Parts: sequence; C-alpha cells; structure tokens
Amino acid sequence: AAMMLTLLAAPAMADDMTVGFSQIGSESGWRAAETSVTKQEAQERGINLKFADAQQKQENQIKAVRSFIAQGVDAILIAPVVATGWEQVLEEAQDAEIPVVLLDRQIDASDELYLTAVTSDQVHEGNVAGNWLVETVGDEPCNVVELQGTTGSSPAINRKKGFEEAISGHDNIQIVRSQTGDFTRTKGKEVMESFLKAEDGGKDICALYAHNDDMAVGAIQAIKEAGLAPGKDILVVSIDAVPDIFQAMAAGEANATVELTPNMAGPAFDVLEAYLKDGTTPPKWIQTESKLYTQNDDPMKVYEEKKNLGY
Ligand code: GYE
Repeated sequence: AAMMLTLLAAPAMADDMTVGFSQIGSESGWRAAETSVTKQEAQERGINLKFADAQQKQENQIKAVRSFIAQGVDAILIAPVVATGWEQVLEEAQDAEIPVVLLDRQIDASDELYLTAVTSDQVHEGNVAGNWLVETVGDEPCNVVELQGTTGSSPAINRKKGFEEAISGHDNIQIVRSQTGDFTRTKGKEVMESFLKAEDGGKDICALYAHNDDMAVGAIQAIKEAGLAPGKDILVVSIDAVPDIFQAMAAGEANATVELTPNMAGPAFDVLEAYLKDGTTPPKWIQTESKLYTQNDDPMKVYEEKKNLGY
C-alpha cells in the first residue's frame, strides 16, 4: 500500500509543461540541427513543444509569440532573427506572466524582458576566426572578403566586430569586400561570385571570412567554378562547425571553423523547469562554448561524430 501511495503522490513531472518555440526558419544546416535537437530535448523531458517556423521573417515570429500567449503556454523560446523590434511583444508575454528564453541570438532590449539568453559569445567567435587568420598569414599581405550573416542579427554584428578587432594592428590584413549572404549557401555562392568578378577573378583575394559554414560551402563552389583552389589560393575560415565544413576541410577546401553547439534548448529547458517549479531565477546569459577546429583536427573523424548529432 505504501508503495502504491508513493507512486500516486509522485510530483507533476515536466510532462505538463507546454513550451512555444518561435524558430527563425531553416536557413542553415546549423539551424536545422538546432530545431531537431530542441524537439529531441523536449521529447526526452516530456515537454509538450509547440513549434513555429517564421521563414526568417520577424513579423511571423511576433505572430507566433502572440499565438503562444493566447494559448496560455507555460514558457516561450525565441531565436530572434534580428536584434531590434521585440519590446512590444515581450511586454505582452511579461503581462501574461509567461517567461521567455532567447536562443542563439541576442536582442537590443532590456534584459528585464526575458528570463535568460542561451547563446555563444559571438564577438569571441569573430576574435577566434580573426586570430587564426593572423597566425596563418603572418606578415604576408592578405586581402579578405567577408560574407556577413543576416543584416541586423546579433551574430552578424558581433562576428564582424570580433574579426575586425583581431586583425586590427595587422595592416597587412585588410577586408576589401563585405556583404551579407544571409547565412545561406545559395546567397553565399552568389555573393562570392560577385566578389570574384569585382576582384579581377579573385587572384588577389587571400582569404574568405564567412559568418557561418553554410555561406562558406556555397562560396567554395563559386571559387572552384572560377578556377581557383579554395583552402589554398583562397583560405576559408567560418563559424558553426557543421558536418559539411569538415568534409571540405578533409578535401583541403576549407581551413578553419569555430564550433557552435546546436543544443541551446537543453540549458533553456533546465532553467525553465527550475524557474517554473521553484522560482529559481537563472543568470541573464548562459554562454555556450566556442572551439576552433582546423585541418589538423582529423576532420573526417569529427564529420563522422557530428553527422549523428541532429544535422
Ligand atoms: O551561426 C547560423 C544561423 O544565430 C548564431 O544563425 C546563429 C546563426 C548560425 O543561421 O548558421
């Protein structure tokens, strides 16, 4: 009887927690992995996840958040496509007493408007990428072309800032072209084609810095079609550490990437469960790691390990 009573008295598990997730879209392999990992983490924890894909449009994200508020969810996850324009809808969530957690990107608003943000240090990611190039080229002149992420997004702003910090003081390294490729392979290829045309076929381009691997993979295709050897004629450094960049590295077509974990939801669910169960307030920022990988790190082995992680 005692055993039976204990079972009956078991505390309500997370299975009664309903969380709305406003996801940006699936613009990159990394983003698709974040989505699959988030769904897996929710399932393992018995969390009821309501998923909304915004096709990279902020107005769709705002609509989704309003819908989650109307449904009375217990919490809301937002990967904010751009850094501005969030105050109004976050105030509505606050008025409804629904905690909000930001995933993988920050916003330009008071941190009173969200419970916490689970992100990497994107300025540091840019530092790591820039420092790798500085150490690789030494005093040799190096004209760099830059593929920026989505205009107005915190990673695009911060990764540019961090890279420029790292190369400042090394006048031999200059960014000669910089344009957004919107974090996608297609745009990355298109913009790299325009850089090559504008730079006399690319013979004077020493390196590409791409704010994510997907744009780098698109650009690698453009460099090859222009008759140049990516990874050799034009060094390639980017961010995310998705499986395909390790295939490119193994082929000698890419040189370095800075890892970004797709599992932002695990830490987010941990702090939400603690907050909703016993009011534990988390820090306003939960930082994920950034690790440099190069061709010296057995890229095919890393590829094999990563391709089973939800990519
Ligand atoms: O690097 C890119 C995705 O927000 C940091 O968004 C994230 C970035 C990531 O499109 O692949």
